[in-house]
Amino acid sequence: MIATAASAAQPTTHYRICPLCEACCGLEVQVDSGRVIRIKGAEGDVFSHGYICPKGYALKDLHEDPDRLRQPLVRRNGTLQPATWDEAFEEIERRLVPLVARHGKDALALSLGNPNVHKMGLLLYTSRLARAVGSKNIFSASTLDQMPKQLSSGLMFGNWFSVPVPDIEHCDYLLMLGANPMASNGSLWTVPDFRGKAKALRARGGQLVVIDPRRTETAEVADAHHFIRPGADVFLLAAMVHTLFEETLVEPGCLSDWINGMNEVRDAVAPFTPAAVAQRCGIAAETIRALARNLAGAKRGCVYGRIGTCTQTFGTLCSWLIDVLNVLTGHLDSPGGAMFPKAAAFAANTMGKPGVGKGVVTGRHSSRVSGAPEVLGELPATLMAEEILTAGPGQVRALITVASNPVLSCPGGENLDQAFAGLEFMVSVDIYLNETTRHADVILPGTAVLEDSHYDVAFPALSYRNHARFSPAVLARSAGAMPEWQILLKLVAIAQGLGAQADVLALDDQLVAADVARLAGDHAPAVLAALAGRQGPERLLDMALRNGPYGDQFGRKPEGLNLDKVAAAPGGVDLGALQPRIPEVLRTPSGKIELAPASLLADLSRARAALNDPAPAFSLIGRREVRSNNSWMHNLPVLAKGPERCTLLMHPGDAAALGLAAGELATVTLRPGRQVQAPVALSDAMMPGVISLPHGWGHDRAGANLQVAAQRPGVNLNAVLDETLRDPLSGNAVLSGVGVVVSA
Ligand SMILES: Nc1nc2c(c(=O)[nH]1)N[C@H]1C(S)=C(S)[C@@H](COP(=O)(O)OP(=O)(O)OC[C@H]3O[C@@H](n4cnc5c(=O)[nH]c(N)nc54)[C@H](O)[C@@H]3O)O[C@H]1N2
Ligand SMILES: Nc1nc2c(c(=O)[nH]1)N[C@H]1C(S)=C(S)[C@@H](COP(=O)(O)OP(=O)(O)OC[C@H]3O[C@@H](n4cnc5c(=O)[nH]c(N)nc54)[C@H](O)[C@@H]3O)O[C@H]1N2
Ligand code: SF4
Ligand SMILES: [Mo]
Repeated sequence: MIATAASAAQPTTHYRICPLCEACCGLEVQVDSGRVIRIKGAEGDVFSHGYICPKGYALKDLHEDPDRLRQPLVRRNGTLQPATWDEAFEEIERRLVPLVARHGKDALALSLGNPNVHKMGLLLYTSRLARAVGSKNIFSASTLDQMPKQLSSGLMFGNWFSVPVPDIEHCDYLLMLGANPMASNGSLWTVPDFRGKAKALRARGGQLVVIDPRRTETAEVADAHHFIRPGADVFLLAAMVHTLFEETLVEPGCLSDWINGMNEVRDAVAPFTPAAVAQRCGIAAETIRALARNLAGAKRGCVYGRIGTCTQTFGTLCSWLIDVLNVLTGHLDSPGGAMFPKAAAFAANTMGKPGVGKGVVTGRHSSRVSGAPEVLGELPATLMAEEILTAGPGQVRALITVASNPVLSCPGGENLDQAFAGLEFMVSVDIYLNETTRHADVILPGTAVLEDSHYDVAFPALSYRNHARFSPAVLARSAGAMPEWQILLKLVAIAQGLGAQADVLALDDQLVAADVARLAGDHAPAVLAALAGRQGPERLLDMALRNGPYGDQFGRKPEGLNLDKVAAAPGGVDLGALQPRIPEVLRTPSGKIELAPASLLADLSRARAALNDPAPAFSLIGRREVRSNNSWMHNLPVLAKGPERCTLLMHPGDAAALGLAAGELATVTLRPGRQVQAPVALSDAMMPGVISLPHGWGHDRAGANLQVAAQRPGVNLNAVLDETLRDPLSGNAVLSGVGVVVSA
């Protein structure tokens, strides 16, 4: 029986999309007397078909975690104490308003973390908060992650969110760099059950090829794996492009009419011959040529790169060259290739005039201390500490974090720890008292996942197949809980000078009325009437679905989608396999794919200059494991059990040369004073000269309250990584391939 709200009388089964990672699996949650008794994959889900990973089960532990915050905390006499919502918001108004009045808007920064993207109440309202705050100091996990791909997509296709994804169900040659979907369950590519889909690809005669400095879990299920020296992907990719031109393998097919800049690309990659890059990559020239030939020869092929290709100093170049390869081989926008999903709601590349647009720009302002350009309205997360610690006009003195734990997730974590401790005022919207939020003066507890309704705002635009799925709240809202969108609107009200007592429901009405007036013009009254009866994110969702490419257009297309229809479909609505979208998807001023954006061509000379850089003693890379997720799931017993996960993985030969045995502590040093110690684990899956430590650990700080995580705290990788290293174009942090020294 599928029910909409838990009844006390008998067990009920509820459909819920898992918000823990980008795979967005549909789950069935069984509830008895208000308690979760069982979680399993929803067989009837049109998109995930019953798949679940170990984290999905952890939603029960998350809900029941005694350490999860359920009441606001306000710092009084130096300690965080339980408070009412009114007290908490009044404290924020009392402290924040005069501070901003005195020091200006830029004195208040925002730090937005990963879970924002997984909750519609957060994602749809943090943009409102950012606008109300009006500060240029907006930081987010995007510059620790995918900003290079967004920038390259923006420059090539005209929209920050036009990121093509592999059409894996029809692909027969998938070349994957810097991604490990067997552990991560996919990223910038929503693809539940990657294992099953890779198996099907191979069963129909297709090939999966993995390029990674570690022979990963994904490499284990692939046809071929090649080690690459960390950070060398730009050279490999440029040499593959070079090979396509040299061997006259360029065949963009029906894309030919929609490309600008082909000759410029050919000339720009001329110096990157396979022979010239082979040593830098650690891949033989003949192998590089074969990779290019195989891609060109595949009927339905695709290159896909993910975080390993973004979090390096040439992140934007790598992200660009991946799609250059897809374009030149005719695999972009072609079935089985790299395709643009068409999301039912919220996708910027389904709005406005099809086929042409304004494109993207960066650098509309820059950071105060380092002068780094703004990208997508944000400044690099790695600059947050210096903006707080450097005195002078425009210094950041106050901070609001929303679902963000930069002390563990951002390079220079120790500096951030120190910087946060010195802030004049800090607010955190979060579910834990953790390494970051322990510095807050007010903590506003986020909504329990199972007490929230859900629709994925971001991920349908990155999905292997088009779909629309909605989950109502599984459990009734706990007494004293406040939905996150209302928390954020209270902060909007305070920032706008409306005060802590402002009526957030009225404010929501006003903001929506303004949105509708902008979008619908003369039709605004009718649109608002059609949305009556809804509020908050669900109203925005209904509007987006109805306005969207499959929508009912507020009655003009009665067969189209609206929220009622999506909500009534158990397991969601399947909208079919990905379809070609060029030229309609393009939003460049030229109406073409810009294959050779000037800023990227210019950056290639930086790559050329780095071609012969010597290898460091050791290159440090990261690692993800299925039972972990960034920094915040280590407190859930079902995931925390099992072997120690925060280990320094290295090749047995490297360990022997240093006199290190498995289990012994190794010291990893970036520079004097910047080091961590971690127990060594040995594996010949590591490329010699490369070591790997997962991020998100280091749960040993006084004042945090993560009782399970604290039992095996691990160490903070980002305490050693270098906050001064970034991709200059996107501002993205360098998290991979950082040169370090290892000692016993
Ligand atoms: N060295 C290294 N560093 C990395 C990475 C790496 O690969 N290597 N990866 C980077 C990447 S890709 C990312 S995305 C970032 C992630 O880093 P962050 O964006 O900091 O995200 P998390 O570490 O997941 O921390 C999430 C925070 O949100 C809180 N939270 C969890 N659920 C909720 C909720 O429902 N509501 C609210 N309000 N709060 C909630 C948690 O308590 C925690 O404080 O880390 C980056 N850091
Ligand atoms: N279990 C689990 N799942 C997660 C997360 C998690 O923490 N745990 N985090 C989520 C988040 S926020 C994100 S962004 C996604 C990320 O999803 P993925 O991109 O799939 O992330 P990783 O598993 O870190 O895979 C990155 C791979 O890049 C490799 N690599 C490192 N440096 C280089 C390099 O220079 N070149 C090449 N070619 N490869 C390199 C690493 O060895 C690693 O195998 O995962 C999401 N899913
Ligand atoms: S793969 Fe696991 S964590 Fe990710 S959405 Fe599916 S069940 Fe949730
Ligand atoms: Mo991420």
